[in-house]
Amino acid sequence: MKYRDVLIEEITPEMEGKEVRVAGWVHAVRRVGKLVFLIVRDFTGTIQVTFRVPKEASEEEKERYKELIKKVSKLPLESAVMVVGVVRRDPRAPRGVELAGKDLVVLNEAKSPLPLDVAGKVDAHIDTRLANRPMDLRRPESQAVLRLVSLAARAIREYLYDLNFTEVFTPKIIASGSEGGAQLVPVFYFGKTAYLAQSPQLYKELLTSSLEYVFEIAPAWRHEESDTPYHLAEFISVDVEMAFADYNDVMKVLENVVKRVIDYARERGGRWLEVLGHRPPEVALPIPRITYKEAWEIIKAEGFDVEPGEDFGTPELRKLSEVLEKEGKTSGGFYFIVDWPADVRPFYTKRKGSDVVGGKEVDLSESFDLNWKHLEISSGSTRIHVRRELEEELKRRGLSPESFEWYLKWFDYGMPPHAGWGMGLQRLMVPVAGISNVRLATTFPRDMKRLVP
Ligand code: AMO
Repeated sequence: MKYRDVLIEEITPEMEGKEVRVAGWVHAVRRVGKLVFLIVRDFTGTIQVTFRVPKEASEEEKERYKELIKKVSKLPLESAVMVVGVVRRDPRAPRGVELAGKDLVVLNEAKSPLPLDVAGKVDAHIDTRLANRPMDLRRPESQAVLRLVSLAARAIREYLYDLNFTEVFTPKIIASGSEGGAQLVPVFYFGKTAYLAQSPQLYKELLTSSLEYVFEIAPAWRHEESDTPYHLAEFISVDVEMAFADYNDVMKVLENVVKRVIDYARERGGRWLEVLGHRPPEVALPIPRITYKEAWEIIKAEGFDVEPGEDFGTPELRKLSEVLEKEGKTSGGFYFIVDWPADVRPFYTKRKGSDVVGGKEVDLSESFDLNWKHLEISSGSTRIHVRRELEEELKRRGLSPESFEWYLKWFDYGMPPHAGWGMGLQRLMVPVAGISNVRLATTFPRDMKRLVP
């Protein structure tokens, strides 16, 4: 069976009189006297199909139409259908066209009632939406978010390919974690315990000694115990790593990536943004950079009790971003915090001397976070490329260099100085798509509470 010869968005007023075949779902049905109006939806949009008995038709044909109208008016919402109709100009209809219905085949009738309202404007609770995700994804708003995620991935790829990066695919079953052990997800692996990759960190670093400029867009797993709108047990990590580069070089790449994604969303995703009623922030480059020390001083002055050298929590970052925005020190809400205390960064982070913060000497590092308001979007650093220093950092953190030997030994053979960053793709969608929860930028989110669907 030929299911369709056009997509709904391809139907234009200029096609008046042409017979077309569309396939999709029953979005709405309304009976008005002898007429029945059917709204059909495919992934490109909706169109109204009007079924009426034609005046100049044989009795037999009139009978067929009457049956058809009866059938259409009883159609359960969300049934999959194929519709044949003739294009009619109608200035009252959205986009100025409708179809005069000629035939309809039910391809798969939906059960009633639906577990979730698809056409309605009433927002179901996020837990209900996610429990019924396949149905939820039929809602135009839900599709719009995933369309923007797809555009973001495309913008990132196109930009990095232009800069001569190679897209790589590193193993997702690994022997040792790189971001601290607590969040590792164990798996059985030929009689041994292995882990799901928390990050492609160690592999992307090794690849700088051959392919030099590499990036990856792939899932990463964290056994996150925090049930927040921003934490997933499985998220999509955008990772960049560059040889012969330091953190300033990769921050430039990162801010350009963010700007590209936003420009791309505006230029090619206008329809989806409109469905969501969202305007992404305006980003002018460079994105402002403040040091950890400056951030600490602002936070302290606002009355928070943070020890010099400690990481910041969400309440602190909320206040900090408010102050920075007031002072015009963000770009559309984005700002970098650079030069973090070495002790709160992973072992592979290069050190950068020390400074006095709040009267205390703190060892710093060549590292950064990119935040949007209170939310960390990305983090990165210059990496250590000297084996001895790496061994020291591992020991400092109570990790054994022996279990990292498979990684360390390659630092003996001309490992280049290198730098990079990792960015949560779903977190980037918070400003880009205007979502309030990263789960909405995920097809089928995995978190503390969800393993299906
Ligand atoms: P980090 O652990 O900061 O750094 O992670 C990088 C970015 O990944 C995103 N992210 C998450 N998103 C959703 N759910 C989670 N549970 C989650 N955890 C992290 C955040 C974060 O900024 N290897 C380093 C990066 C590097 O230096 O290259 C790393 O993994 O947006």
